[in-house]
Amino acid sequence: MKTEMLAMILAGGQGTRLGKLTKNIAKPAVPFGGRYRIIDFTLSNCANSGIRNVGVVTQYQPLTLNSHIGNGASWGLDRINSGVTILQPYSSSEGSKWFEGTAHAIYQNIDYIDEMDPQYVLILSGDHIYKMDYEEMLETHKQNNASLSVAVIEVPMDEASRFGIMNTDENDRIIEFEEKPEQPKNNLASMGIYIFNWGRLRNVLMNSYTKDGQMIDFGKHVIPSYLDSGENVYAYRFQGYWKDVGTIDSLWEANMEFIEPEMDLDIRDKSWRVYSKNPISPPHFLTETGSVNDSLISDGCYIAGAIEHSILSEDVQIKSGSEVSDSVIMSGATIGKNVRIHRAIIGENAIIGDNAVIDGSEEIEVVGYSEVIGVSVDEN
Ligand code: ADQ
Ligand code: ADP
Repeated sequence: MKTEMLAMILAGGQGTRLGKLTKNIAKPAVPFGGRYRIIDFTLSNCANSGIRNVGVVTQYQPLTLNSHIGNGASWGLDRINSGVTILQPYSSSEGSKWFEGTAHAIYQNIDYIDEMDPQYVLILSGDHIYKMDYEEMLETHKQNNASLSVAVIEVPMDEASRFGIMNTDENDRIIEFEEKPEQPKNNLASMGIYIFNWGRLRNVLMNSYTKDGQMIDFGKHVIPSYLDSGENVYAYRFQGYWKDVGTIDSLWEANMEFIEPEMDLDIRDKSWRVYSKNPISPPHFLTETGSVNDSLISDGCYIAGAIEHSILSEDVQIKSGSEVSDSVIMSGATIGKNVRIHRAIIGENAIIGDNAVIDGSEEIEVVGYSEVIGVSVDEN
């Protein structure tokens, strides 16, 4: 079976910087924006860009991710002979092996990719919030006659050391690339999104792993080696909203930006929908004492307290006398009476007892999944 471009979503990173939020689930499965999980944005981009075949490379705590993705029907990726395939580390005759890095994870899945027989492979990360037409990137890749295209965006200079940073010539050909440099020379950052000509990448990976297996990571090894050997490597400039939500601060910030009706990432755009699994809960209910301002409220919520500039996922309960501001409350959480929550992320199914105060004024507060704070949640 032939497919022009196969997408491979890397969804296996541990995401240690998200602390409690990735204790039991992979970073791409972390809830976002009330109704979504982080990976929904990338899966929806694939669906909206007309990509028919998507491999999701998992590794760390994949249970929630697997059940969320299911057969891919939520993204229209459940057709016969195409759709989404979840790829897990497996045992081979040489024993079982973890994927050691992003390029190694692709190498481990060469059999799957060969079966799809693509001309191009699109490598994506499962932990970014953005909307992007990958088909346009492919067009530019072809026009440039590139062997590798890297999607890029300008980031604030003080964040540049978190990214792969590059220099380009006047035609956007990449001439220099440094993975997470301590002293970045500029702010043109890799988004970790690559289009490779598959034949070439396959050779590079096969040659590396039959020798000493040095091609472990795209940023650290593969891109520098492409540049060294004079391959056509081009930057593809992305305009629009893009956020790597790998830290608590960036996750909270992206959620707060998500509330803004005028934000660049227009979630109400019907021509580029963001799809997710719909749990089907009843409509949300506001009691006489409940109030909601400037917030996103999902189905199944029960609100008797005051909600200000916050996001509530499905089935959240906020009892009377409680105040929630600038916060993200994930699904199934119960907030007792007279609680005050400010600048916090409350994990799924957490229970916050009556009169508790969770104040993230200094630093964003995080309550883990099913964590219990304080005691006694009054039933009324
Ligand atoms: P990072 O995001 O730090 O930088 P990395 O940690 O390698 O790169 O992860 C990339 C993606 O692959 C993540 O989605 C992660 O979950 C996943 N992943 C990591 N290891 C994996 C494995 N072994 N198996 C499966 N999935 C795995 C990269 C680039 C930078 C670029 C930033 C942009 O290296 O150059 O600037 O992305 O966010
Ligand atoms: P962080 O938030 O800690 O940067 P990432 O998801 O970006 O988390 O992953 C950090 C690094 O840890 C990546 O380079 C990835 O290859 C590695 N890694 C993640 N999970 C595993 C694992 N289960 N086994 C080996 N390495 C892993």
